[in-house]
Amino acid sequence: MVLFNPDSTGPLRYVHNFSKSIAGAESNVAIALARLGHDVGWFSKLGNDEFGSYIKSIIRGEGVDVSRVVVDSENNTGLLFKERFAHVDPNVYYYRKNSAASNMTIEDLDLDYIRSAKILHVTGITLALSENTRQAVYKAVEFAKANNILVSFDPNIRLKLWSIDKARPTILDIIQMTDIVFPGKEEGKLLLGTDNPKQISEAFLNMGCKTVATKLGKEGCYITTKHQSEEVRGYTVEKPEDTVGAGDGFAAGFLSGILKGLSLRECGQLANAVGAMATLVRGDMEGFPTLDQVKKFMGIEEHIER
Ligand code: KDG
Repeated sequence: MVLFNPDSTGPLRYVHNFSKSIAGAESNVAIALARLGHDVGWFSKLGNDEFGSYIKSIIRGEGVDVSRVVVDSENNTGLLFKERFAHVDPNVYYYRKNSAASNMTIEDLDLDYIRSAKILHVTGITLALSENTRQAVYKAVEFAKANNILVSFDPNIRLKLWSIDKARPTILDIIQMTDIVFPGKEEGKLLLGTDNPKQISEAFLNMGCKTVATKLGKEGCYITTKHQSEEVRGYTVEKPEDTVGAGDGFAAGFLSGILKGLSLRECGQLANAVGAMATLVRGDMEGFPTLDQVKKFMGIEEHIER
């Protein structure tokens, strides 16, 4: 989506100026991974309009392959407005009903392209958009599984897009097929009735998921597999500029660690750092660091500024 971020705080009716950028959980993860130095592709459906061209150029400019993006000549590109108030998470307003992306179908998927990947990352947002996007996510996940490609999944429950009663069975069903899942504590509560990280992990591992990385905000994360569990301390960001996108940064940091063959603990450390850095800058994806920047943030490497 094109994101309109208000230049001032307060109710949108009183806001006069907005800064234009882009948003979208999957494209955020793709961009964050590209900044960390990985080869990434992102596919979706965009309108045949100026906003669609804008999104494609930005994502391409970040070094993400957009060659499989489909252009929809009938429907517009979706929009998102944020509304900001001091010291609280922003409100978001979607203008995406019947958007090009929500009209994506199974026919828009390039399965050979998915076959060429090491990891397929999908989120609950695309499951929520429409029946055909739900089917497309299922097809992509089932295909990836059948071809031994790691499936990574962020529930990203957005109650403005679907009710929890609709979300729960679909998300729990997908989790059975995923290798890595990134729930938040509140999502544990919504899906399983518990925000206890150990109980969340146990439930998802029992469903068949291989790795559960539960996001605990500034407390860090709790990561489990059948054989190992790690509590990884997080970072406190005193005055976050914008918390939206932190979860996507976390997922990207974790997946980067997996791609580099890091230990589970190191994956969690990288994930915590990228997630925290995402909150330092206004915008969903502008704060994602390069590898050098995140190493400096983590205190791993000397960095010469001038
Ligand atoms: O995770 C961040 C996303 O929520 C944001 O970029 C917009 O994808 C988005 C959505 O549908 O909320």
